[in-house]
Amino acid sequence: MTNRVSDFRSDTVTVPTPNMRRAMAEAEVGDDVIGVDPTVQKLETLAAGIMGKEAALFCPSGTMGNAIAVKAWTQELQEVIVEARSHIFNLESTHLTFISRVTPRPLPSVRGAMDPEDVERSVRKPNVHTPQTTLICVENTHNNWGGAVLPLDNLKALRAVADRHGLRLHIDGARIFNASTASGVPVRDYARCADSMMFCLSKGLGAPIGSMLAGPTDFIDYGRRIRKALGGGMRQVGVIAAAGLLALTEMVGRLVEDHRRAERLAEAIAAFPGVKIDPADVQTNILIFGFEHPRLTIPAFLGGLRERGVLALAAPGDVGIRMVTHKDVDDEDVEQAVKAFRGLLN
Ligand code: TLP
Repeated sequence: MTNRVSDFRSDTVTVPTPNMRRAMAEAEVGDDVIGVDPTVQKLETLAAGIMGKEAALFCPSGTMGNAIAVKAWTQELQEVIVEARSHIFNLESTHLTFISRVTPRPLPSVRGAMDPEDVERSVRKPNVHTPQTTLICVENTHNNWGGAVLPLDNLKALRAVADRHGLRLHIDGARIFNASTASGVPVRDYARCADSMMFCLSKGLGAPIGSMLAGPTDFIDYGRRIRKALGGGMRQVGVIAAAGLLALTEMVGRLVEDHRRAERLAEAIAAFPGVKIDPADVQTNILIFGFEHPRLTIPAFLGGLRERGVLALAAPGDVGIRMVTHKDVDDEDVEQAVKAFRGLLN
């Protein structure tokens, strides 16, 4: 019996690397609310440069980055087009209505990619009875579509719709570096299609805390005020920005390993009874598989995995079970998971 715990619940469980710990201990800091933390400024400048945007803002979470973007791009009486399974619509504690007081308009998609014609048809004509459509949000990679990469052509077509109707386009790019690693499309090419991009340092890139919001200078200046109003003004936060700098400079290159392990896992589990997955759908570091077994419910199966030292979660919205690879699971963890599946399902 092994004591090893293989944690596939999320890439958010990653712990800081020794280099990050060192950089955090040694970080030069100041009061960032006053605007004098040199490490945060370095991180914001680097993030903006990587995304090809004028400016960037360090946020405590991806949720706050998305919430600030929606708040900055919209006003009351307006509507935001979102993808039906998106994180921003389903998993961010309703900030569209709670904070921005706008109506979400969820649209279906093919693995996260909304049909541009459908989006265009959904843009409201000016009418006193209806909200005004002002923003489109997309997610790349798409978490609840099993880490699917949004095709660049789809993004370009959505940009064209936005331009025809004077809308803004925001990308929830929590895992944009995974998208870029899988597709070979540079992150700035995705960002070019959007008015703003949020991306996370605290997922596959391994930083303990933090996400970046990138966009035009006036949007980021306004966003900084919104962040303060939401209680997200942070003082000597260079301590965590220091880890964020290493997330961007040292951790992007290894994401390919996470994708390789997710592919291996998908191929190994696809044949087990009850598991419904097409390994060809696994493009990045997230696997979502349907589970229908004559003896085992999803909670019972997850419990069985846990007893065998393998942690996974039910995906939100009853779409199945989610497993995520990241820097803190290695080949041995993948094999431990396969062994646990074999023990429970064969
Ligand atoms: N996703 C988390 C959970 O909230 C589900 C996870 O474990 O995957 N956008 C996307 C696409 C995300 O997946 C997440 C987090 C966020 C935004 C929000 O980031 P945080 O957790 O930093 O607020």
